Amino acid sequence: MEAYSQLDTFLTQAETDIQSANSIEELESLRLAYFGKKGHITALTKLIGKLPAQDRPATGKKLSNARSQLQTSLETKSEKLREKTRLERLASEKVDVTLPGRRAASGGPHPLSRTMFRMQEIFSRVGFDIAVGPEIEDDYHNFEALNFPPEHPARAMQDTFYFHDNLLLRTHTSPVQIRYMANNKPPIRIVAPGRVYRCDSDITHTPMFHQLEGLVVDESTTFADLKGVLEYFVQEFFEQDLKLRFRPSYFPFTEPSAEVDISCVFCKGDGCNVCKRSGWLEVLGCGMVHPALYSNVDIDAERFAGYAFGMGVERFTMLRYGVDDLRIFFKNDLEMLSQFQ
Ligand code: 2U9
Repeated sequence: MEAYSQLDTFLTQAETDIQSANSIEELESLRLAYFGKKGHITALTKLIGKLPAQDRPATGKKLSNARSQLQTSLETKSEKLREKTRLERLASEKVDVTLPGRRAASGGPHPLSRTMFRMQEIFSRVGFDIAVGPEIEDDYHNFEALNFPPEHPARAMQDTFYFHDNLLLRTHTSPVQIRYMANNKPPIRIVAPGRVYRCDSDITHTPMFHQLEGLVVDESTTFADLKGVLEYFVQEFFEQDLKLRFRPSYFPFTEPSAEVDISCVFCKGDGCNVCKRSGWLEVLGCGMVHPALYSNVDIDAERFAGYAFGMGVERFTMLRYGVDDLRIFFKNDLEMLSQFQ
C-alpha cells in the first residue's frame, strides 16, 4: 500500500523533526503526531489488517522497526533536552560568591545621641558620674536655687515655656545639679546631659535642644582644675591639639564666670568662614559655683568650693561632623541621618 511505501521518507523526515526539536513540549507534540490516537504510526498499525495476508509479516516487521527507531530517537532526544534544560537552569541559578554581600539595613543612634554618649564617655574616664533629672521643673530648681531672684533681669536671658507660674520646661540642665547637691554630700563630680527648652526658634535656635553640664564640688577645688578638665575634654572630643581661651563673662550661678573659645577646628586658628576669620569658636561656659548656691543645698561654703560648666550638644555635633545647619537634626530625614554612622 502507498502509505507503507513512503514509510522510509516519513522516517527520514521524522528523524529530522525530532533532532531539530527545541523543547520537551515540541518533542511531545511530535510523539503525539506519531504515536497519539490520530498519530501516523498508530494509523499505519491499524491499517495492517487491511493488507493482503502475505504482505502483513514483512510490513508488520518494518512498521515495528520504525516504531522502535522513533521511540529510541524520541527517548534520546528527550534526555538531551532535559539535560539542556538542567544546564540552563544551573547557569541561570548560578551564585557568584565573589559578589559583595547585601547588608541588612540597620538603624543607629541619632548624631546628637552619639555626641552625648561620646561626651559622657570622656567625662566618665576622668571620674564623673552621670546625673539626670526631670524635664518639667519648678521655678525653685530652674531659677531661684540657681541665684536667679524673682524679677531678676537674668531670668529674661532665657525665654521660658511655662505651664503656670511655678511649673515650666527646664531651660538648662542646672536643676539636675541642684537636686544632686541637695541629695548628696561632697565630693561631687557629675555631668548632667539632657533635653532643655527655650521659647526661641530661628536658623540657629530650636525650641528644644541638648546640653551637657558638669559640676565638681570638693575641698580646695580651683579654677585651674576646671581648666585642666576642659582642656582634656576638648582634646579628646575633637581628637586635635586645640588651644582654649577663657574670656570673663557673667552667669548668676557662677562667680567668676568665663566663656571658653577653642581654636577653630576647621582652620586651626588661621581664620576661615566658620570662625568668621577670628580663628576662635565659642563652645562652652563655665565658672566657680557661686557661694550663694550652697546655702540652698546645705553645703558649707567655707569648707567646699566647686566649678561648673555647660555646653551645647548641637554645637559640638555640628563642629565635629562639619554640619552647618542645626535644623537637620530635627527633621528625621533618614537619608541625612544615615550618613552619621
Ligand atoms: C549649678 C551650678 C553651676 C552650669 C554652667 C554655663 C556656664 C554655660 C551654656 C553653654 C552653651 C548653656 O547650652 S548653652 O547655651 N552654659 O555657659 N553653664 S556654667 O553652671 C552651673 C550649673 C549648676 C548648680
